[in-house]
Amino acid sequence: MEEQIKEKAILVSLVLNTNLGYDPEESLEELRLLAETAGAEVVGKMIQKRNRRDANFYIGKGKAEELLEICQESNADLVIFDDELSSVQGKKLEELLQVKVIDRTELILDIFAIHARTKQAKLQVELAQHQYNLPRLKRKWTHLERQRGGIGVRGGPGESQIEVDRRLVYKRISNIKNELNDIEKQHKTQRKLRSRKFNVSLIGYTNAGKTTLLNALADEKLYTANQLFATLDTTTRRVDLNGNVEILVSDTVGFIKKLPHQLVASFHATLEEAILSDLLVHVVDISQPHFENQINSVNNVLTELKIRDKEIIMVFNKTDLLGDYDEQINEIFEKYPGSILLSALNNEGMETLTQKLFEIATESKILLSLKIPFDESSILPFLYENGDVESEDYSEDGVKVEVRLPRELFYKVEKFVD
Ligand SMILES: Nc1nc2c(ncn2[C@@H]2O[C@H](COP(=O)(O)OP(=O)(O)OP(=O)(O)O)[C@@H](O)[C@H]2O)c(=O)[nH]1
Ligand SMILES: [Mg+2]
Repeated sequence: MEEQIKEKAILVSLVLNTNLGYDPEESLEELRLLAETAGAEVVGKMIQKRNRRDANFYIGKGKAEELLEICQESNADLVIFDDELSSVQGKKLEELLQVKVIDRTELILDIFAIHARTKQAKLQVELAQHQYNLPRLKRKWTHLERQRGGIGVRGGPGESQIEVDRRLVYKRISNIKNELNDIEKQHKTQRKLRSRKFNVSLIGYTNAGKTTLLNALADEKLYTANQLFATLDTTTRRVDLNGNVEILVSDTVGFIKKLPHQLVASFHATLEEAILSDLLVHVVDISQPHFENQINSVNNVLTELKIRDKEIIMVFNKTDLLGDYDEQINEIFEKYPGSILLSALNNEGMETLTQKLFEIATESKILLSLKIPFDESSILPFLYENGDVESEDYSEDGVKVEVRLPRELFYKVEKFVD
């Protein structure tokens, strides 16, 4: 394979004085991982403290000039800001620094674009990109004009050109939405077929080990990587618990601090799996020093998706990487009662999880509407004994029964489903 030339990047973070209790180093470290995942080489970083954002140069003109020197010294191709820039800030900074300037949101969108495999994921990313770019079309256009040496563009390239671009983008957005709707319809049908089984979704911060855990549960190899956003699609696998209960476990896209809201919106259909599942397993990488910040970020996305009231099991993964294991365990059990510690990679502690899933899945009941012909009414005592019968209606051709039944008994009455 040809050796790829990596873009040299400088990372910049602005710390507002009002934002105490926030660790800029940690945030920049994550930005470094994101930049490397996108294929860049990080050659420098800068942290600036200020009372507020500068409307033109974001970090302030003086600091931006300092940044110019650093860029020149290190031969950087690219500067990445840890927060979303306005179109004015992006434009001013690019003019001053004479290199490409992007923000955290663009970087995350870029990684999603590289990692998207299925048609659905590709369309979802494209949609989010258009929605991010729309208010910034002007910046891109004038920049382009300048590169072409457009003398006298000071009055702008002509509003009409921007309007044409905008109309094309709106049209594309509407086409993408239609295509996504069609894909979603197919998925709904598949989901309906699966809905009789207990559905579990693995959620968590990116790189927490969700896919590794699904592989361990399902004894199957899906792609895992020490990378951010390795998984963008929902994959569902059958998992056999204790040899007699079958549940469905779905792995899905990871979350991150400041996950661009355009992405949350456009990935709503993919995340629907989690929204509609019976149980969430929140996977946490306990080897991260600030794993609690990651938990909070995940909870924020759950709130955005309006799924905070679902039953959640906390799973603390990567225990093999812990040093002072005993001490941490006690702290965690105290703070997160009922949580599970395990190593998905080494298969340690997995039985505790499967046992817990088994208990919850077998206790769970589904509400069924059954139509039982009179000559099969001998099933009725079985329903009263094993489930909660909510209503019983006699008609000419049989009995209509609404009953909550343990899932694993579903197969006994499947043929009566109305
Ligand atoms: N040491 C150790 N590493 C683990 C464990 N579980 C997962 N990993 C590693 O953590 C990295 C991320 O694992 P993935 O399973 O891809 O994580 P993910 O949550 O699916 O990540 P995304 O799909 O990117 O959101 C990989 O390098 C795994 O090998 C574990 O229990 N112990
Ligand atoms: Mg994954």
